[in-house]
Amino acid sequence: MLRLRHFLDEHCENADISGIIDGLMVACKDIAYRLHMGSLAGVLGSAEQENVQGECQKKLDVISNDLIKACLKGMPQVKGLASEEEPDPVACNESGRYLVLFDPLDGSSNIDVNVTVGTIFSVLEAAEGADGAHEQSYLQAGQRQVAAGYVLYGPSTLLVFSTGNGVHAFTLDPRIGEFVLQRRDIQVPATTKEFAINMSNQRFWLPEMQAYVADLLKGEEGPLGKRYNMRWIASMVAEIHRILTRGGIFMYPYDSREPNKPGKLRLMYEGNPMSMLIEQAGGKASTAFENIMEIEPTAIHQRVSVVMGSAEEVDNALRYHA
Ligand code: AHM
Ligand code: MG
Repeated sequence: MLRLRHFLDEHCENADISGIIDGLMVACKDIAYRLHMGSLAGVLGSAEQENVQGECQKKLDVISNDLIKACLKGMPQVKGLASEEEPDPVACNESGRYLVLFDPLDGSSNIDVNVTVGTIFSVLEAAEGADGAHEQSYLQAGQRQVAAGYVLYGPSTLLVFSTGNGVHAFTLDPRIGEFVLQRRDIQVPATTKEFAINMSNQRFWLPEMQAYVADLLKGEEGPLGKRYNMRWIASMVAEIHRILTRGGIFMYPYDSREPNKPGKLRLMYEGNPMSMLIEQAGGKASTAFENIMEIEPTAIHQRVSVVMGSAEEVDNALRYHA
């Protein structure tokens, strides 16, 4: 049994980054506990307020955000934080070298129905003289992430992360309150017969995406020559975890419901960290037109179109967009 702390000591050369990941788990264990208690802890339902993006927040979105924020503020390594649920970045410790971006509870439409949700995080190094309260400090391409990961709150609670040296998964052992190693150096199978997309948006997609998904649906009689299966959990963490476990392709593409937004998902809190994990595991992550992690961000809350997963299947999707 290899505990997270010992794994980090052995495999992560940067003690600051190890400390951030290990420290974040204090908040994540608390979130896991509250999710587990559900209505018994009075944490289900709406917070009856909106976030900066005009989305209705759940009580647990707010609670999770507060827990992670308090946790990060207490870490000397952390210069600042940016959250999907906060309008502006928050300065933490002046002498800290790192910036932590997070989606405190992704897939929050699943909370009240007791389906998997997750916390996603991304760590960047702050430039010399950067201000932790200033948006500009965080506007770095995904390629510059020094760590990324998620905690999945499902039948068991899992931590999956990368510090640029492979992708590793840990299971929370509730008997001892510690994350223990489950799988190291995870690899995404290059091929798949499983896709994930919200089909209800089909008529709003670009014609290229419509053509690709139409061919997926044609199965062995279509040009892709295979019978595909479909999954949609409406929780990106669960979706990406499935792909890291058995392969697949996950797509939340551009659609014309809100034509001015490049996608639904957020680049800094969802697109970049998940792209780092998928690429570290040998998969691919694209907007359908460019690599997600090469995008130079212009705003912390900016949106992105997402096509990621098994390398050969992502290539199939990209051929339709070429
Ligand atoms: P959230 O951060 O507000 O929870 O939204 C992100 C989630 C993803 O986890 C998931 O892939 C997607 O939204 C589901 O969207 P939809 O309900 O449109 O299918
Ligand atoms: Mg989210």
